[in-house]
Amino acid sequence: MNPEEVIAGVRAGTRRAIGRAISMAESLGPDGRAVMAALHPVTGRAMRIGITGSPGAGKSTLAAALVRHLRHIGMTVAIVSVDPTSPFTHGAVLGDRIRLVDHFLDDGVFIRSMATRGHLGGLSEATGDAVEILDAAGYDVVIIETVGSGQNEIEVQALAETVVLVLIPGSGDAIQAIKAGVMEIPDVIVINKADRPGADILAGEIETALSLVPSDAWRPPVLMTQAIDGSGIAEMWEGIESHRAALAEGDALADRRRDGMRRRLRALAMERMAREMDARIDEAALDSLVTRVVAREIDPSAAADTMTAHDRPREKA
Ligand SMILES: Nc1nc2c(ncn2[C@@H]2O[C@H](COP(=O)(O)OP(=O)(O)OP(=O)(O)O)[C@@H](O)[C@H]2O)c(=O)[nH]1
Ligand SMILES: [Mg+2]
Repeated sequence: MNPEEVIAGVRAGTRRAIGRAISMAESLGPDGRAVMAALHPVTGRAMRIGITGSPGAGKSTLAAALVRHLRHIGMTVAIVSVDPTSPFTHGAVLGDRIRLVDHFLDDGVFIRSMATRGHLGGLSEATGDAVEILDAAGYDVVIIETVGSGQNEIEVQALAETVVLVLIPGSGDAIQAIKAGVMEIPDVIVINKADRPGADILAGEIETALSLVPSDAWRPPVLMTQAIDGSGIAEMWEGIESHRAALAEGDALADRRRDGMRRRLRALAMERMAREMDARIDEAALDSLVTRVVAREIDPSAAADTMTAHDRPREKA
């Protein structure tokens, strides 16, 4: 498929073309750029939802349960699952796909696992591109699943209008969440694995923590789910919809999208700059500096100064 066919295919919602478009975007070449440029004008219609939380919290299971619910109420949905990639394997987690196998033949559902990471360690450029492609393809809802780490959470917030934070009982999640200040980030808080002991206590702790945050317009609802049997999923969807409705008042939705786009552009620019800088590092010079640092002739910071001296503005006398 050439870029023109891919563009037409995505706009027609053709599964094969969508998959191809995402692969083109992932390879960061001119074809991908052409596809993204042509699709951008027709994006902005999908509801973009982020699902974040610690590894194993049940994000994929929740996403699958949400897909079932959304299909039931007649909405189409796509999932971009950014894998909890180990830097050593870059492997996709097969389980994510297996649990969603019941939707394999359903044209109203599209699932894509992305194993790529950005140069700076966060979500890659391709993740944002995939979301745009799925939006252009006409899915009503696009879900972005990503493991919560400070960086990813902020990036998923740039891509999604509503971010669901998934916590589980007995994991120290609450303390972590509060310490990390992530309480400011989610729009909906879900306590999954509510079948496990401690769910009520966790909910109480979170509510208390939230009550200490000076409340502006929106306070995230704290909801209980059991993703494995689907209980609480309808309520989770209601929570997402009410957040969306709150955003729709005034200019909040447009502001949020603009703010997200601003962060995304900054991240894209930084990513490119980092790539350029990396390419500028003189490997031979680096090798000889490493030798000197290892020999204790010079310290690492001074060595880094040597490598970057020409980039720094002259200090004023
Ligand atoms: N008891 C219980 N187990 C659950 C529930 N939801 C998910 N699980 C289980 O938790 C495990 C992890 O679920 P996943 O959906 O893969 O979690 P995840 O957050 O997507 O994990 P990563 O993508 O690897 O970070 C699986 O074995 C699920 O079956 C639940 O409500 N109750
Ligand atoms: Mg998962």
